[in-house]
Amino acid sequence: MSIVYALATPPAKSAICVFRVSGEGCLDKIPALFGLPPKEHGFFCVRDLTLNMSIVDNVGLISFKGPKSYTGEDSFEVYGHGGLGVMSLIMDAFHSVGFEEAGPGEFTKRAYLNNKLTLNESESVLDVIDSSSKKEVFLASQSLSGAFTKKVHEISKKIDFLRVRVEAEIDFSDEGEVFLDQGLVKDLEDLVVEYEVFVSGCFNKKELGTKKSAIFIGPPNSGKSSVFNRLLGFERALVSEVAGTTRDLIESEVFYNDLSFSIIDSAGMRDTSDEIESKGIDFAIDKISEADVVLGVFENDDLSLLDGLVDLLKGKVFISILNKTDLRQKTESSFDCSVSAKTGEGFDGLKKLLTKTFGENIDDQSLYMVRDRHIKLFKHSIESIKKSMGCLVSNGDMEIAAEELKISRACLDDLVGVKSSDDVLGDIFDNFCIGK
Ligand SMILES: Nc1nc2c(ncn2[C@@H]2O[C@H](COP(=O)(O)OP(=O)(O)OP(=O)(O)O)[C@@H](O)[C@H]2O)c(=O)[nH]1
Ligand SMILES: [Mg+2]
Repeated sequence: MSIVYALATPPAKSAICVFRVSGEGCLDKIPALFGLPPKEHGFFCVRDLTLNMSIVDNVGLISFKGPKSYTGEDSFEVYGHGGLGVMSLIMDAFHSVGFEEAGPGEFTKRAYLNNKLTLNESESVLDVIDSSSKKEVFLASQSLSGAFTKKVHEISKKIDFLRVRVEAEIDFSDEGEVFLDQGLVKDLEDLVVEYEVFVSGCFNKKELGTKKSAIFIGPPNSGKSSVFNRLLGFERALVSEVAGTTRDLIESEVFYNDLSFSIIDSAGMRDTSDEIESKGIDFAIDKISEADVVLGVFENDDLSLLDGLVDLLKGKVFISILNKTDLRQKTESSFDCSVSAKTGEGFDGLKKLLTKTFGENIDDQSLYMVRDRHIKLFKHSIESIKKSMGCLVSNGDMEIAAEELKISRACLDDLVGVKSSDDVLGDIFDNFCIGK
């Protein structure tokens, strides 16, 4: 396989950038790039990376001798200063010694092909990176840790063992003996129970759906942008005392209490002859239908604005927020929550309300994060065991009973990737980012 490299950190100015290189022969190129070979594999050292005899950067270098590496191949990582110019020159240096740019998921694909990861573990790598809540991270990491694969292997072995017993029944009947091992059906039943308990602990990533969002709406100047900024913790949207300041939709991601979602600021709603402002109001109205939660921000009890939005708000979660509490006396209010974007008062309550509204949709019984592909294979596999059981109970064709167990086992082989077609591999690894 060719020697490939990739930037593993984002291509943006940052403290450090990390490059990965993998492929047989890559360690031999280290002296050409860094002047000296690495001191010892698996240990960090500092070297000058050069290009055309000029020093590009003083970098950290760590090398790994295959198979003791992520990909299973000889590989190394370079930790440079995180400037865009440095990144570009490091790439030039790699090209100068014949390294090629890696495609998406190339490193994990090589790890899979070199038996460092099973196919489901490779998928879990992406799930860990994609996780946006603590619960998701724990579930995806548990799937990656090997515990999940171990359980799949355990079940595979049990299916194999039961299939051997069914095959033995076939051999017995060939010899004219009519004898059914009664324990066999019971053992198949027990396996189905064990299998179903295991699958019930698997959370299908698909159920997380797309990221949830909440849109701020309200009359001009009620403080939507101020509340939006305070929730984010920084000045993302422009704030001014001029009514009609916000025109475009402004979207940002927030992460609270183990939960992440998008919040969207929008233009204040009013009748206006200003063409641009009016367009902004149309954007806001259109966006309401896409949002999961609508946050109405008001500075007084006049909610007449909502009269024109009744149809749009049907079926939506609507949270009414009274803002600018610092300007009024504390009185009983019919709003869901009262805040002051100026002082921060009431924001703990608003955050709690949002967390409760978006909620965590992963149930507490879940142990592993899986994908639709896995669930389909589990279902097929369990169905086949049940069909096999059905054959045995009804004194049906034993050959079919054995064949069904073979199919059941094959589903688990597909899951861990014992033999996977290039199409399946393409579907899985093409979704990775470069450098992973
Ligand atoms: N005293 C006080 N003033 C606030 C508060 N929140 C916002 N303001 C002020 O109210 C004015 C309008 O705030 P914005 O956040 O721009 O209001 P908006 O609803 O986004 O306005 P548009 O984008 O024009 O619709 C600004 O002068 C803010 O400083 C608050 O809690 N207390
Ligand atoms: Mg605004």
